Amino acid sequence: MNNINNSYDLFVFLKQKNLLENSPAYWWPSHGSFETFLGAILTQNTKWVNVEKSLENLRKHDLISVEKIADVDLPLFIELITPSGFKNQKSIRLKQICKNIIDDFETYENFENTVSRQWLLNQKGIGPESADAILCYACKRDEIVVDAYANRLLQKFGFEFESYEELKSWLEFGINENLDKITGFYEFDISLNQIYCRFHGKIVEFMKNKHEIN
Ligand code: 39A
Repeated sequence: MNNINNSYDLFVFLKQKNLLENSPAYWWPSHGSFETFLGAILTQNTKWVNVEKSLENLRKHDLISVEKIADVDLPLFIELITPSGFKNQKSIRLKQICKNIIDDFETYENFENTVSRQWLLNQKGIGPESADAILCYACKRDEIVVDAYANRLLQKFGFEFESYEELKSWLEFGINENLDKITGFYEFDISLNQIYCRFHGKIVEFMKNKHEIN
């Protein structure tokens, strides 16, 4: 049994497995874009493969912008995001969030640079996991994402956490404490955000591919 005492140990354990060989460098396709923002909400309660179909539909209809989603005809939007499920709820919520972005930030760029976690959590349809996915993968902030995969993996190693925030702090702490060692693993400059993206991506790929911990 591997001895995992902190999130640095977990990072090293996952790093040895080359889990991102077939993924984009920072795991989430188009890291740092509005499309990533859409994907972070569309992926709620569905498989990623379904999100890709919805995003492809939106791309084909040239709807990948905050202004276009805020304005899109609702029945068309519902049809296009049908593959990712909960189409009525997700379409209404996404349109409203896009309208709120325009009202409060004027532009998506402004939103990306200045939005707070609390602003995101105040939106209907955004909980902690989606807020952190938006912050980490769309806005490139130093916030790691916690999901059911992370929880299940750590349970396998014998850890139990009382809340989302407790597990998030645990994941971030071990990385920050060992940042010099981690950056030294890479032959290029890597930021904390990029380390968090890769770390979370590795956790998901490890669990999705049903790897064993022994
Ligand atoms: N569950 C997921 C994913 N699985 C994913 N990828 C694979 C690339 N993304 C980006 C989000 N959620």
